[in-house]
Amino acid sequence: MMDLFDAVEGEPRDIQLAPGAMLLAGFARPIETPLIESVNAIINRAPFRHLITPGDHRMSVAMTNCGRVGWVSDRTGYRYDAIDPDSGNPWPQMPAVFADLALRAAARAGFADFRPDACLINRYDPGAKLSLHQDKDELDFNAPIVSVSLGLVATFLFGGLNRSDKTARYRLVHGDVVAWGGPSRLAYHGVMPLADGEHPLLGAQRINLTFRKTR
Ligand code: MD3
Ligand code: FE
Repeated sequence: MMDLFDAVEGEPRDIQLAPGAMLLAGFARPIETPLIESVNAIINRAPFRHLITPGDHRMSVAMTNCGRVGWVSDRTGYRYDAIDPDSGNPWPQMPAVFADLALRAAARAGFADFRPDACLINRYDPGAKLSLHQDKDELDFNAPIVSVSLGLVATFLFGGLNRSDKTARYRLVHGDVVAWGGPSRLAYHGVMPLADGEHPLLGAQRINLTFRKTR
């Protein structure tokens, strides 16, 4: 297991994981409090829920969204939808602190003018995992995806363009931001089952924000 990523507080570091994939270690730490407050405001209106996959499996990761559209899954398939199917209402607006973080992180990673219209918010409780997949429900693969990790540490799996390609493992810790674009945009990736633990701000959970430009 690589152990490059225990950022010294106040010393963000940039590490290229692969072509187009840039880890900005600790980049979100300075705004951890407004980020968590914004997540809490969003889940007040659009609570976390366990989506059902087209194969009729209940996802172990709980999800919600903010932004113009949100990612949803049900028995009929995956899609981006402007309406939260649980409430019938539009998703909560993307907070300025989210949009600003995504724009700054993408720019620092070499992707100018990133204006995401969706933010998928994932909650991992101990044992929750995300199987190897590609993010390909977006229409614009020129834009990167920016991910923000909060709370408990996760082991992230990063493969290649084919499901069978060998995967590398990285530890993502609270405050880490990764931009995934260019040749990494369609790479297979996943998250190993979350180990139990207690984070000082978030308790026994990990929260991941992924910012996407869907059109
Ligand atoms: C590499 N989320 O929501 S973030 C997802 O930690 C997702 O919750 C994981 O995969 C999580 O779809 C991983 C890192 C990530 C996100 C998108 C990517 C890595 C990526 C898209 C392309 C390549
Ligand atoms: Fe993904």
